[in-house]
Amino acid sequence: MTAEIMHSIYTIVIFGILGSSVVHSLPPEQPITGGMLYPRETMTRDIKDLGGIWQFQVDLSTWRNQSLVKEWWKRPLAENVDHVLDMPVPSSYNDITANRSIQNFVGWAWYETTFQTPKHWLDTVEGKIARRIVLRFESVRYYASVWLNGMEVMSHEGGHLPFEAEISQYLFAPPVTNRLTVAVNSTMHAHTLPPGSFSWEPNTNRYPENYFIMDPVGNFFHYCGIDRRVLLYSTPLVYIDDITVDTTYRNISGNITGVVNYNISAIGTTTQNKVYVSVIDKSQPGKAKVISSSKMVKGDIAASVEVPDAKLWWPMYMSNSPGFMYTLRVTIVDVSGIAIYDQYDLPIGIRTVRVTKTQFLINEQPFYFHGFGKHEDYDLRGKAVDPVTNLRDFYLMKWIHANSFRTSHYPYAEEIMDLADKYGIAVIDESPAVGLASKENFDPVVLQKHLKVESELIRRDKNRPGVVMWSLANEASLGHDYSTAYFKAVFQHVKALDKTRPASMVLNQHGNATFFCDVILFNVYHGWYNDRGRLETVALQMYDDMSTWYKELQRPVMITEYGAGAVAGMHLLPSFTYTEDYQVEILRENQKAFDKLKAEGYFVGEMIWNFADFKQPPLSDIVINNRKGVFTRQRDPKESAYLVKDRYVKLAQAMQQSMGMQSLQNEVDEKLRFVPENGVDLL
Ligand code: GCB
Repeated sequence: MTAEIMHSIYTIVIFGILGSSVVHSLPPEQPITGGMLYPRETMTRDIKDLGGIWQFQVDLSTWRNQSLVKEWWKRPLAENVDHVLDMPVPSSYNDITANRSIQNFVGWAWYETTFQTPKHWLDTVEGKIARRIVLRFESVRYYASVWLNGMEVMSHEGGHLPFEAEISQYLFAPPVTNRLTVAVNSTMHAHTLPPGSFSWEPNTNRYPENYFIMDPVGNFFHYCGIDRRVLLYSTPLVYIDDITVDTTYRNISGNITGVVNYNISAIGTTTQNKVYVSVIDKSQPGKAKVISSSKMVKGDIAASVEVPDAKLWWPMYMSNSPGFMYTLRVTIVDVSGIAIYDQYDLPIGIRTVRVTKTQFLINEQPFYFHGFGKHEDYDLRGKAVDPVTNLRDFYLMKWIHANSFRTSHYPYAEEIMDLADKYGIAVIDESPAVGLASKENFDPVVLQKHLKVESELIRRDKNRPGVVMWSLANEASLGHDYSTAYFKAVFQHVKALDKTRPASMVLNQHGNATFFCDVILFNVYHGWYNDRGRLETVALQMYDDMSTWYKELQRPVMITEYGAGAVAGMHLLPSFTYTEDYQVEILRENQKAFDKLKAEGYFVGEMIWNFADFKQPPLSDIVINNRKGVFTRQRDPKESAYLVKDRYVKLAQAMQQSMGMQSLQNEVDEKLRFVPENGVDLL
């Protein structure tokens, strides 16, 4: 299906839903082309961050369409509305103001900023601008249309992933100021990813006139807006467009030679160009190890470079230098080898991942995941990340001795993924396909969107050593032939795009499509969503579930969500739901089952739901947040954090021992605070 057709379907769907008779032409969606390498500054590339306070207003017209009818992008926002608001970018817009209609806004929200083009970007050679200038959004949730100086630039459907376009032809030269307008739409419906539901309430005795209700799927708050960085960057016209790396190694009597296979595509090269590739070990300042490789002339190249005495990328607790990263430096030069056209530094790690019937192997060593399901969710900022929270989360993961997390339920910011690579935290990288349930959610239109999202995600994260597995969906309904056919197509697509990583999806039920999963990832809340309060059933049921999965499918099995809600500071003896005490007991009962399963040899990991409390939509059974975090939303520990730390230290220690490393034993006594009581072991 072409981008145009997909686009017109989207246009009809979204305006159909909002009841408008106006079918407006929006900028066509960009097809998946180009590498879209993460913008990094090098000697040939520079970046201008457009973050800051932007102008903002929402279109509250009855059919939510007047901003489009009146073409708000043609004039400064302030000329279209009574008053404009200030809005930080990046940030979700929902929790910034004191206004409920903005917190819950559904429809078109308008952003505007102005900027000047750096003068040297517009320098010309033979009358033509000599640089390529790109406007990039790291994520806008959910649908974005972009205009520059009143001209259509691009549109994109789907949050959490970057999109960009070349904009030289739309730019004004300084001192004239450029006006950037972005319209964001957060309407979710049966054909969005994730889906939502949308209904009109015709009974005016009970609802205001023209009232609609939009409920996104899931119990995480529906944050929207320009929630990641907006960047302008420039490259030369001859530039490196994409790099794909896959790594392996030879181990001859402990002597490791790394093999870095790479594909590079360059744009604008001619036979007058060469490309140099080198692997740089930046861990030794002053004497960086540079291993140079092949040269290429024009177009694409597929080759490999060997790294003698290579240091492998390992997760935490499997090496004394976890997260070891090299730099793959790609340089385009002229035929003499002297004049540099473009240079890009790609961080890479050398490692392999493979699954057997019972094991998850990293560098051929069994890996046991002990970590968390997370959310991008923070006070006030919603889904916008910042370096402060990012680092706090990683320091907490270090403190608690986690070695992994899942990007539940959507791709996380690249800044987070960078830290995971660097610290040796293994990531299960999840797409936004959460909660596909009704037949409509498996419609061919959604399938096309899902394939596109997987392409975008793999394009973005394919070179990250920290990403050890793809999760294609969370808790989809699997009981129908159409869902089996749907997932067959998605799995085939992902496997064709990336042959180096296992692919799976997170399950909460059995069904034919589970057959496609390389690893069984299962969510279940014994003692919480079933048999609530009956602690004595938890370990038995968890063991029964997970061992049944293994018997059924004969492949590695792990738990990706289990847990219980706890309001920080709330205690009762005996414990009761929502107390910290009950959360501790639920976790401990589940962990008894994990120990038994682990001993049976096919259980490869445990992830708690959730790392931290997170905001929910208004729900009847809890005050404001989902309280299943072992940390509060402000990242303070609950009592359960000490239980988990106790366990994760021991799991880390076991991993170190299995790797023949000096263990954490000397640290353990000091680190442990929570000593589990000797309860009756029901298993
Ligand atoms: C789940 C979902 C997760 C929810 C969690 C809960 O199964 O995967 O998104 O937040 O349960 O707390 O209800």
